[in-house]
Amino acid sequence: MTTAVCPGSFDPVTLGHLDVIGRTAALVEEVVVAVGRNASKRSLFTADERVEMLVEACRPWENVSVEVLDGMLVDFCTARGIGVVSKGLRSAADTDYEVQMAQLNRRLSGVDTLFLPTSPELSFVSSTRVRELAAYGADLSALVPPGVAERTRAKVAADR
Ligand code: COD
Repeated sequence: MTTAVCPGSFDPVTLGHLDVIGRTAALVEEVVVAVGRNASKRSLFTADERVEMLVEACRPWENVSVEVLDGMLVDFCTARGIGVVSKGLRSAADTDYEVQMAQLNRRLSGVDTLFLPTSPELSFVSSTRVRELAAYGADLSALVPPGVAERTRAKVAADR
């Protein structure tokens, strides 16, 4: 059985992330979404909040589960016997960074990376832009699921 990991910060989950997760779920038997808990990076949402939003957003896919990623991605994969990482590519900048990371991960552990080109209508979507737009009170409906839009606006307001 082929299982793939979709890793990310998901701070918060966007329609771009969900596009990659859904397309991966159509290609392999099982998908594990790994939510990075990066202690050195200040996130808007806690890891538990990010997991909660992803569980809700991934409900339509029966073969997708969500876990927290503590530590290195290759250790997460090796511990679960998972050999495939699936990532989205939006731009040349994404490609430069992600190809290097994929090569490093393969060298470290044998885990290989599958790249999916972003859907053109979602190529501008990122969690950074979502947080920025939320701070201006802008409409987030083209970027995130409805529940996530509400939570992000409330969280940004409470954070001020
Ligand atoms: N269209 C397509 N793909 C998209 C879109 C979009 N609109 N938006 C995001 N994506 C893709 C990104 O390309 C990325 O592949 C993925 O979704 C996740 O994006 P983010 O921004 O949520 O997450 P990142 O890029 O900050 O990655 C966080 C990780 C947890 C993956 C990373 O920090 C990690 O691997 N951490 C573990 C530590 C480790 O192993 N480090 C490597 C050794 S140094």
